[in-house]
Amino acid sequence: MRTTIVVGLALACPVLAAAGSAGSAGAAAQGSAPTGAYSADLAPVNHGGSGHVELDLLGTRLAVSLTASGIDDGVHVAHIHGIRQAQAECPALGRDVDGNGLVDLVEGLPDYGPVVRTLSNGTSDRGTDLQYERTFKLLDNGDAIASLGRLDQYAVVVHGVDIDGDGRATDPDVQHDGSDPDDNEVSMPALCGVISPD
Ligand SMILES: [Ca+2]
Ligand SMILES: [Ca+2]
Ligand SMILES: [Ca+2]
Ligand SMILES: [Ca+2]
Ligand SMILES: [Cu+2]
Repeated sequence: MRTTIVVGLALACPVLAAAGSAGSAGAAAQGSAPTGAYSADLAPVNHGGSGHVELDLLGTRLAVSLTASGIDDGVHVAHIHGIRQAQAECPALGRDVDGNGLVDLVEGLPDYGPVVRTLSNGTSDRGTDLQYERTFKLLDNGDAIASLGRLDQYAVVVHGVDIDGDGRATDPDVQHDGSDPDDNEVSMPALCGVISPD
């Protein structure tokens, strides 16, 4: 019975949230759509490589320029990951909870969170180097880009790792044991970068 004492403390916090909106009347002419230039440096999660992403948020549109190099040959799906109003991070090797030497898609979820916007073009982004510029108007769930809010709550993840060393990151089930994440070359995170304002 002693453990129930702390439950009431969380209820006091909403008072603080209301104070932030009073001072913004001078910016009202610009509306509420977020704008700004952001970028992310991509570092390896599994195997090697590096990359860089420029993101220009223009209210209802998001222009993305992505480059990557030194990654395993194969399919490279890329996403913006995160949960709005939560700071997304990139996983370290300590997230390899099953000890197979790879931080797989699910093992990294506590850091980068779920997919909010796919940046890749189907499965046509292939090779050891990537370079593309694309503009987006909607999130993967159909919501407007503006609902992302500030982009520094998110991370960019580039997937695709050649687990079995056959020269291609294309096999979603290397071990032929079903659709689990630990041996999925397509969903395996290759690079990750936290988005920050320029
Ligand atoms: Ca693992
Ligand atoms: Ca392979
Ligand atoms: Ca499998
Ligand atoms: Ca497996
Ligand atoms: Cu992803």
